[in-house]
Amino acid sequence: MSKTIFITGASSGFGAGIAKRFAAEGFRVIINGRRAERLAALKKELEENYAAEVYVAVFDVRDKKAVNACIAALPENWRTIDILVNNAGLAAGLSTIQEGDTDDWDTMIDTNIKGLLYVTRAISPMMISRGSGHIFNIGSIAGKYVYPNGNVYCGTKFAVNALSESMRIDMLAHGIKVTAIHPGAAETEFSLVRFKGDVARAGKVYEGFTPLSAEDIADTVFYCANLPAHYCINDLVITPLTQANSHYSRKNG
Ligand code: NDP
Ligand code: 8X3
Repeated sequence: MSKTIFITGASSGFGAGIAKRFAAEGFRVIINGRRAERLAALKKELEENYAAEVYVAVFDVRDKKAVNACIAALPENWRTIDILVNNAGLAAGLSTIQEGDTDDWDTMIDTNIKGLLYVTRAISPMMISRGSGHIFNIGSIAGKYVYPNGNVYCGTKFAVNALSESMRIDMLAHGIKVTAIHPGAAETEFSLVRFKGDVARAGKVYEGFTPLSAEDIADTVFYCANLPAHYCINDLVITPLTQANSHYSRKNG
C-alpha cells in the first residue's frame, strides 16, 4: 500500500500545499482543519488531479476530546500513518504584552502548543507500535528569534522548537524521525488571520520582496520525508533570500 501522511491545518497555506505535493507523488493523505467545506474542496481537487486517496478529518486541534475521537475512529485502512505534519497554527494580533488580548494568547497557546501535543500524543503510539514513522513540526523563525510585539506567538514557536528537540529524544529508541521546519516570511493566509481579516495590512507584509510560498515549504517537507532511512534532517530554518533572520530583512531590492 502507498504511504499515508496526516497533515493538520490542511485547509489553506502550507498544509494545503503539502497535501497537494504528497498526493501528486502517490501518497494517501489525511487532511485536517476546522473548515469542512475547504477540506471537501481540497479532497475533490486531489482526487481529480492526482487520483489520490483522501480522508477528511474535521476537528479543532484545541479540542482534546475531538482529536482523540477522530483519530480513534480512523478506519482500519487509514491507521498506518507514516508521516505526521503538525502544521495547524496561527498568530493572533501583534502587540506589546501590556496591550495584548488575553483571548488571542489563549488561542495561540492552545493551538500552536497544546494542539500539536494532543495530535502527537494520539498518533505517536501508532508509529511506535510499528517501529517507524516521521513527525514534522512546523515551527517558525519566530521560534529562533523574538521580535517586537511577537511575544506570545514567538513563545509558542520557541515551545515548538523545544518540544521538537524533546520528542526527538523520546522517539530515539523507536526509530521515529522528528524534523522541525522553521520558515521565515511566507505568503499564505497567515497575516490575514494575524490581522483579523485586514486585507490591506496583511498584503503590506509581503510587499517589496519575494516571500516563501506554500509550495516552497511543501518541497522542503517532501525532501526531508524522502531521505534514506539511516539519517534525518532534524532542524531546518528556511527564509526568503531577503531575510537573514527576524531582525535583518531587505525590501525593495
Ligand atoms: P494559514 O492561515 O494559511 O493556514 C493555517 C492552517 O491552520 C489552516 O488550514 C487552518 O485551518 C489551520 N488551523 C488553525 N487553527 C486550527 C485549529 N484550531 N484546529 C485545526 N486547524 C487549525 O497559515 P500558514 O499556512 O502560513 O500556517 C501554517 C503553520 O506555519 C502555522 O503553524 C504557522 O504558525 C506556521 N508559520 C507560518 C509562516 C508564514 O509566514 N506564513 C512562517 C513560519 C511558520 P482552519 O482555519 O480550517 O482550521
Ligand atoms: C511566521 C513568520 O516572522 O511573522 O511565523 O513570525 S513571522
